Amino acid sequence: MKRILVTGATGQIGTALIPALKQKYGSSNVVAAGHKKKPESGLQDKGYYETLDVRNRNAVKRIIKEYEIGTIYHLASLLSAKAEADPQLAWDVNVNGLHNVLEVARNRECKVFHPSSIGAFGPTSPRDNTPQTTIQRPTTMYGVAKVTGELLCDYYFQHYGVDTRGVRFPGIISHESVPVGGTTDYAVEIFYAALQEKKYTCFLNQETRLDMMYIPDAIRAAIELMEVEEEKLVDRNAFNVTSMSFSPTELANEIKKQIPEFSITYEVDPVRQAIADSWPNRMDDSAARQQWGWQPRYDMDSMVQDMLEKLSVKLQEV
Ligand code: AKB
Repeated sequence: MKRILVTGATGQIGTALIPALKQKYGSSNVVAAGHKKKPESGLQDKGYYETLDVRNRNAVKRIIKEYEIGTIYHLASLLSAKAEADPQLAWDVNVNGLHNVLEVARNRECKVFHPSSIGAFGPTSPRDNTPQTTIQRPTTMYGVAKVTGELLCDYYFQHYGVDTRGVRFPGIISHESVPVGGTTDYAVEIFYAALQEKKYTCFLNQETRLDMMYIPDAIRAAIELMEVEEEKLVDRNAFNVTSMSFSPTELANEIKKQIPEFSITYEVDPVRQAIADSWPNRMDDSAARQQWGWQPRYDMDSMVQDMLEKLSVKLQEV
């Protein structure tokens, strides 16, 4: 088989996707690429690893050619709060980086997975049951870049026949790595704080309801969409996918069931609060369910239990 390339390999999704792909397709068929020379996870010692700045098209081209890549999971991207802090860099990495990947994919006939996000919606999108096709006028650079990415992927399929596929991910909760610079990061930080300090100060207000997903479901969504027969897909890119929707208070209450002494306080960060306030409460993911059988396995209850179990083992090992 032709190999699989994962860009953004050291990020929150890449960290979990790479072992899953290696298990499924064999280690020698997966190439990890990240911007760090020596990732803390030691990824460079666990198989093929390349340092890659996706803004450099020649570097993208070299890797795809050298490793005979057939499928690209293009995850390299700045998250929402980081993108707001440096919008120019966000455009360069998130849009120009994707454009480079699509251009090389076009020439070398690769399939491309590219994740969009709940950030592709904006304050004028319907907040509840947000349809897959609706008003998208995001007010953040992250969102502007995500909508551009969705359209670019559609364009490369329609005009060049590149097999592009993608989902709109909600906030991802993972015990394997911590997200950096996102608006939904609180939903990961809270678990570390609950186990280590029994208290957490949240940067979003208590009522901010957002879509979320546990990492095993996110990894399964990406792989399942890439594997489904093309004929089943009416849409290709920007599938809404979600598995749960909650506010910080609701998550804290669920954690309290396991750690009764845990408490939460709030110190709102206006930048991240404004971003969160422009995003949906809950997306409608019926198109993904109908077209490729998307079905989440974790709800808030089972996610919290598993997170606390896995993270306490991890923290004991450190
Ligand atoms: C972020 O918060 O920026 C991301 C996302 C929802 O896309 N986790």
